[in-house]
Amino acid sequence: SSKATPRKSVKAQTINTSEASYSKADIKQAIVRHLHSTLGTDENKADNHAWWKATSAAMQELVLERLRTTQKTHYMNDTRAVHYFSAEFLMGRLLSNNMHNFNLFETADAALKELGVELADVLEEEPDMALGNGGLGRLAACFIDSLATMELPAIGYGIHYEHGLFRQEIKNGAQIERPDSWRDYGNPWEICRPESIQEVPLFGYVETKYGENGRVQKEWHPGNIVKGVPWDIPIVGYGAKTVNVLRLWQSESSDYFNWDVFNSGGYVDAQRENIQAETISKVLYPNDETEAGKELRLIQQYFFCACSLKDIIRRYKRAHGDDWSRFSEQVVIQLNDTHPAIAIPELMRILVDRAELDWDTAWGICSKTFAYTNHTLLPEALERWPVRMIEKILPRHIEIIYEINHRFLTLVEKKWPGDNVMKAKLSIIEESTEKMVRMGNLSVIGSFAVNGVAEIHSKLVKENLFPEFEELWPGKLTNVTNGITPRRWLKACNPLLSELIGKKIGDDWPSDLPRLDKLSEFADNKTFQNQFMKVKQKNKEALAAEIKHQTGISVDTKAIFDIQIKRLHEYKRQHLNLLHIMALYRRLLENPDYDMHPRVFIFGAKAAPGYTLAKDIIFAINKVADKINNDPRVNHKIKVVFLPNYRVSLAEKMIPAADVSQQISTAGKEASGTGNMKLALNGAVTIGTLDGANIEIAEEVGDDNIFIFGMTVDEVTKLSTKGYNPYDIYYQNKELKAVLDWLDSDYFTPGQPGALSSLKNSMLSGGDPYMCLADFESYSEANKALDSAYRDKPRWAKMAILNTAKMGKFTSDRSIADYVERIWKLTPCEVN
Ligand code: CR6
Repeated sequence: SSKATPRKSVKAQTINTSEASYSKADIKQAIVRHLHSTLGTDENKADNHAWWKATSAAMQELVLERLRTTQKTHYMNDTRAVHYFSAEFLMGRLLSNNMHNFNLFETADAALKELGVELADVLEEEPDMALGNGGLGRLAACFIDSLATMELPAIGYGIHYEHGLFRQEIKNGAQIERPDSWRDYGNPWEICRPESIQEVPLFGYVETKYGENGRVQKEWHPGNIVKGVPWDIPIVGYGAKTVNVLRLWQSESSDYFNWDVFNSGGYVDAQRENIQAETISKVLYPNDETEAGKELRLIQQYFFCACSLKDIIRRYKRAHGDDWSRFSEQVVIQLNDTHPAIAIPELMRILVDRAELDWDTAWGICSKTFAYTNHTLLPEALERWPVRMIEKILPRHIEIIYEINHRFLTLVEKKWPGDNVMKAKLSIIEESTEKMVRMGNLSVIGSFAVNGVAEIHSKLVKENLFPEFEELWPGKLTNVTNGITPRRWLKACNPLLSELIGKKIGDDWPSDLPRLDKLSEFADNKTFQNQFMKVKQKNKEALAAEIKHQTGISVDTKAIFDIQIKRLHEYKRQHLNLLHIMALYRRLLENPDYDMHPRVFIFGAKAAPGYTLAKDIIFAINKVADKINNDPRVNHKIKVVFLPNYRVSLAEKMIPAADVSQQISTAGKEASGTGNMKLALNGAVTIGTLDGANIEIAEEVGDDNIFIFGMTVDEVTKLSTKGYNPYDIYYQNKELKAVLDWLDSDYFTPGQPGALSSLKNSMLSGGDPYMCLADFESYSEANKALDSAYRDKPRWAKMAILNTAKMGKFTSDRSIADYVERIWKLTPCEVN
């Protein structure tokens, strides 16, 4: 059995091609067998959906075989494992990735061809598993991919939402939300594990009992018990040696409780309880960095944490019985943001109330088990729950939180005697009109490590968000810069570029991304430049076809493909992009010979349904797009495209085709960003601010290969301290004033003047909180520089190549290696 052993070198495994011994004939046979006996159809009747299911089932056979071996090996070796607790996992589609990771993509393609079926069409049948909002959820998905690839024992824990992130439709320019039902016709990857169902108590009251020798014993009498049913999604590492699992909990009513109510109350009440229990895992909250103070959300969080902890403890006890002393050696739990922070008092409850450990022993275990990742500095996203609400739903947990806080404040008193301001600031309880529990403080206090997600962000976490904690526990706060999996975000999504890279530098790069640097030698090579740009051109043609198909808009593939894809939020400043597009439009109207290379501005973004201004921005983009795209005076120079329903599978089509990557957040607001990494990896050149991981991207590619503009974090701080008045800029920049005033007219919304005014107001009377006007001029200049760089073909090709070549740092394998070294202290476990 292993201890928290010092780290062996964690290196991504090179791909084992032995699975290629699984021949085309084998695959063909397996697919047909599943068509017949799993789906009850045949080759003549099957549509693409049936082929997708049969092909997935054929792959799943291999997957499950490796899963069994992996689990057996981990069990035999009693390995220390990381448990990644996350309310979101944005997996996207799995078939293509699983094939790539088994190195069977080409073979399966050929097998299906012989059956008269196109693999590309089959892949399109798979619904995205969209159990997440944006970066935070997709990061979790990239991390579990890397963990499996690096043969690290790991489990992802989350919620089996019935409906993932809403499907977005655009009607007359406005976003409409439609339910997403990713499991409607069954999902071939998930396995239900009724043998591991857990029960979760909720509501009720706490009884205090006095035992022998004066020990106070607390007993929680829950008012309600719900069942958590686990669904496992196998996570195949690249090379398919290790297959880990993502375990997602679905809520169900517990029969026991319902019969109780049924017997004493009546049928209607029983039905109601039924619905309530099932509501817990019904929907994903569609917020991304905006607060949702919802009771149900807290219940969701507790629900999946309670299930997951019980699951972990069951597994631990199987190996160690009631000996708790090894728990934190075997188990590390990573809290993905504060959403799972309630796991901290829950583990304390189990240790103190159930295992009857004394408080100090229990806290010793607990505070060596958890580590916490912070993903934002935006105050509205730092979770706080009313004390009253926790009291009602989790009456025992509020007591435990108070006890943790009491002991913590004693420590604060020791460090800063008599300093009540300090206590008020660090306390888990915020004493406002309504008392609140600060989940951020709870997470820092209950964790042995806290990390931000990019250098600048971690620095700001230390200096601005938690400076006192840094003083109290030096070394606890650290950085792990985010990363992305190059398997999905280059190998699978960009086959043409992958092939070209393979020919040039060999095929090992997907598990050793820094190797891409070898491409740098060819950055000036004419032939390679042509090959590289030819691939880009082909990818642009494919995206142009998709745009035509989705929106009816024709775009010129010789134009610059300029892409901004991310959740819609003011801090990400899609509206700054829009102001610049409108300015270009005006320049072209004023001077038809205005010198610019044709450019297609492409957007993809969902707005949280309750975030009105974000929806107004989508509306404005679409209205401006309509006007420009239909204005023959300019539409040979500019086109604007908003692709509806942005999601992982759409990102996979857009990213390979991008010439330009828009990363234009107000400095200090974007914790890291990960789309920035994906686009650069695929040869897009960034126009961006010195924010989040953009700073590290700039360091890697060098100043000549990125267009940096706008205020730095320090300049933003200085300006807001001094007092920022957007009107100053409005009155001083004629073009900007004209563009803003344009929004008040009915030029873009005929017959509806003022339909876009909210946007203008937000940037003037609203105070322009994200300083679009302050950065406009600089943004406009950077765009001009970009435009002329693009027209210098060899220069642009070199830039694009170097962007791909210099992205090695941003593989999620490196992020995971950092977590392992700085926080998790895991050892890879070879599975044979
Ligand atoms: N919205 C950050 O804003 C970061 C991801 C993953 C975010 C983004 O900059 O790349 O997390 N934060 O670390 C939250 O979701 C709270 C995000 O996705």
